[in-house]
Amino acid sequence: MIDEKITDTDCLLVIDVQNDFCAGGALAVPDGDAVVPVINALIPQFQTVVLTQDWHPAGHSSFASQHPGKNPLDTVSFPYGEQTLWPDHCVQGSAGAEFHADLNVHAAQMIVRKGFRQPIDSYSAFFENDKTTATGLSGYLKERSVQRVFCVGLATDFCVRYSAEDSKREGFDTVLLTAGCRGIDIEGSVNAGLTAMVEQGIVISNSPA
Ligand code: VGL
Ligand code: ZN
Repeated sequence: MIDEKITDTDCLLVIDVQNDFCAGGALAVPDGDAVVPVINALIPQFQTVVLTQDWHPAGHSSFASQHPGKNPLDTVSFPYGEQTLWPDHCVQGSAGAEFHADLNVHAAQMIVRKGFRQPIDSYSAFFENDKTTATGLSGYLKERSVQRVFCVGLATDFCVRYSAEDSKREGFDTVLLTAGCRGIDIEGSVNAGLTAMVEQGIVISNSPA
């Protein structure tokens, strides 16, 4: 059990636990599969469970393959700012875009798909990388009277971090459960992300599931 007492205004937000971010996937996060049993143990403790699914069209603008001479992890300048380029991943309808086979997806009431617009990437479950295009999640959570969001999933330093930051900015108390997250970690991006999240008032909890 996590240290925090869970109430019925709490939400578990499960970010991108998809095959492409797990072992053997196109953008495998080191030890990514390890989050699955942790998240499955958390799910029954929450009245509100939301999953996100990275969901790109083939040839998405965030894929390095679309930028001649560029490699994954290179950055390019997009109209909305710097964008990191990635291997082709989570293509709509592909096996890599499916949730991890062992994740208890049936317990979720809401699945938010993101990153489906060709010119815009979306790390956050709330807003795309242009920081203005909303996914609708904030309104959904508010209509369900959610006050606090617990974030878990992949990857700590990208989609989990941006989701947690937007959650906080949208007015939800926000907790990141480290046991349920793993990071990509580009040049210290996990630690930099954790520091930034603490500065923004996000609670980082190391308590077990
Ligand atoms: C993610 C990079 C590209 C993530 C998604 O889920 O953290 N990272 N697309
Ligand atoms: Zn993506």
